[in-house]
Amino acid sequence: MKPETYDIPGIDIAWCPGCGNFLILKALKKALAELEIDPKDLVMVSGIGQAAKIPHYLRTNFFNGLHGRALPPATAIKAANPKLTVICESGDGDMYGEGGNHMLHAIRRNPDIACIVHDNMVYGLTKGQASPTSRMGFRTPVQVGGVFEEPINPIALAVAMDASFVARAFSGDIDGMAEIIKQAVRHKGFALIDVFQPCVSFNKTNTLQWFKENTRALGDDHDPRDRAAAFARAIETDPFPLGVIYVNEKPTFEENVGLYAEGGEPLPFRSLERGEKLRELMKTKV
Ligand SMILES: Cc1ncc(C[n+]2csc(CCOP(=O)(O)OP(=O)(O)O)c2C)c(N)n1
Ligand code: SF4
Repeated sequence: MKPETYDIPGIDIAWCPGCGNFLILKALKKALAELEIDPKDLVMVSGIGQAAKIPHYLRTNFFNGLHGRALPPATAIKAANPKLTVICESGDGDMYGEGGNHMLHAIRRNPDIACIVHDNMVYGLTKGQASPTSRMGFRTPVQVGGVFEEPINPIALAVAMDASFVARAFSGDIDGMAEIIKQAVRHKGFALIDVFQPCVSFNKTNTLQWFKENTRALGDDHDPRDRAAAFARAIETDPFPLGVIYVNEKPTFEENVGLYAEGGEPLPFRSLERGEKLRELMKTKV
C-alpha cells in the first residue's frame, strides 16, 4: 500500500507553511501504508487545536470531539468494535492540559489505542499561550514575565503510572517517527507517543534546530522492558532521549471489561436472540 492511499485530493490544509504538523502527517501516512491498514478499518480521533485537525486531512473515518475529550470516545470506539485500528492524535495542550485527566485514566484502563501527541510546547491554534509542556522562562503575550511553572513530563508520568507503551519521537526524523508509530499501533494496549514538533509561528524558542540539538536517539543498549532504566531515561532532559522508552505488556481494557468478554463477541456483532427473548417476555401477561 502507498502513503497516497490516505490522501484526500484537492484538500486545503490550514497549517502555516513550515509547520511540524506536515512532517507528522507524512510519517503517519507512511506508517499506515507500511502496516497495510485499509482506510475503512481505521478511526482517527482528536480534540481541538492545530494538531487536532490531522484527521481532516486523511481519507479515513474520524471523530473530532471537544477540546481535550479525544480519549473517551476513542476508548469507546475500540471497545465497541475491537476489529478497528483506533488512533488518537492531538496537541500537548489538548491531551495534557484540557484532557490531562483523560490521559491519566486512559493509561490506567489500557485501551488498545495509539495516542500521538504533537508536542510543540505551546498553544498554536489560540495564538501562542503557554501549554503544560512549555519550558520555564518561555515568554508569551500572556506569560509576559516568562512561564514560572514546572513543565509536565508526559514520558515520566506515563512510566510512573506503569503505562503499556511509552515513546518519544521527533518530527524532523520522518522515518524514525514512522517506525515508532508502527510499533505503537502494533502494540496491544495504550501506546503514548510524544512527538516533538516545531510551531514556526508562536514558538520561536523550541525550533526544529533546537529540537535537533537537544535530542538524542536511544542506543540499542536500552531495554524498554526495564522500568527503572525507562524511568531514568524518562527524566533526562539534556538531551531528551528519542525512541521506545518503556514497554509493559498487560491485559487491555477490552479484555478486562466483562460486558465485551461475554461470549467473546463485541456488542455490534452479537446475535439479537437475547433481545428478542426479552421482548417476548415483556409481552407476556401476568
Ligand atoms: C473548553 C475549551 N477551552 C479552551 C478552548 C480554546 N482552545 C482551542 S485549541 C486550544 C489549545 C490547543 O493547543 P494544543 O493542543 O497544544 O494544539 P496546537 O494548536 O498547538 O496544535 C485552546 C486553549 C476551547 N476550544 N475549548
Ligand atoms: S500556529 Fe504553529 S502549530 Fe499551528 S499551524 Fe501554525 S506553525 Fe503549526
